[in-house]
Amino acid sequence: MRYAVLVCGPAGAGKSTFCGALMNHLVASKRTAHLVNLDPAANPESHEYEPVIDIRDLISLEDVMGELEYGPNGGLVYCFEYLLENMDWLEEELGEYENDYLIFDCPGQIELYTHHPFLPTLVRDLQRTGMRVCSTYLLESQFMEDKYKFFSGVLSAMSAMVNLEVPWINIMSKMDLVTSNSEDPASGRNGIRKRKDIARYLDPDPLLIAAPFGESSGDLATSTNPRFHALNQAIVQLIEDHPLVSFLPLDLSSPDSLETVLSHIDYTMQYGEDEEPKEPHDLDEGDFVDME
Ligand SMILES: Nc1nc2c(ncn2[C@@H]2O[C@H](COP(=O)(O)OP(=O)(O)O)[C@@H](O)[C@H]2O)c(=O)[nH]1
Ligand SMILES: [Mg+2]
Repeated sequence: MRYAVLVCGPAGAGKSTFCGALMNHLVASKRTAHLVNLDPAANPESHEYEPVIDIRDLISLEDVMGELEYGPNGGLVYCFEYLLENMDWLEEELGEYENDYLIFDCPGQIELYTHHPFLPTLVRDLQRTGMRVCSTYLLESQFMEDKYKFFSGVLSAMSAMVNLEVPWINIMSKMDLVTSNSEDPASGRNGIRKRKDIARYLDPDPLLIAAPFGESSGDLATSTNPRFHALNQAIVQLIEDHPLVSFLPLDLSSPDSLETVLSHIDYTMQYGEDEEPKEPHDLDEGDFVDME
């Protein structure tokens, strides 16, 4: 059985860093894992591990921009469409890997997660070749400092999840930036310094946008134009009715945190079906669960 872990999320969320950490961890655990780079704009030096398959070997953004005179964004879209037309290339490259874990470092263009057919088509193709596919979606912890930005992130995670229809794990990346904050009560920003506040973001509480919270500015009724009130209310209702989105905290400075995230990935794909199925690790007490 071959396994594909898609690492998705907006640009700068920490996808490539997470891929490298996951590779390190898998290799150290004597598991066979390979990196696949699907980001045509990736900096060749950004990967700690050499990707075994790299979209840049099929088509490079520089060539597209140079020869077709596309701008960077149009050039990227052209690259994705080119890969879709040449999926036999990817299938052939993947053919060499049996019984392996493949980590797909995906591009960060937000349109890929909202409406572009690239990822859904890719997923269907991978599944057709008999791979088990799951997706992770990374949002960086700085999003928690601005609740409006945070909820726009939650909505983009939801839309990507609905679009892709595969087992799905949301990850709050760069938690090291929040934990160092939380040790010093004076340095907390926007009311997310307390663990139980963080828990309200990891398991998004729609009341965060409906009511005043922490030290951040007033509630939506006073801080936004009245013409948005009905829309805001509808978003609160949507999140309440579809509690699909919760986040696993990822703190790369803690090996346990990575191990916990990996155990959830393994579990959603039923990795190692010959073995006893394993329950994912529970979060430890200190890991931002709401202890009330
Ligand atoms: N503090 C902190 N910074 C991180 C972490 N992961 C990534 N970064 C930084 O965030 C930036 C974007 O990371 P990258 O992995 O390239 O994001 P990508 O665009 O999603 O692939 C880089 O400057 C990284 O050094 C993390 O866990 N903690
Ligand atoms: Mg990257």
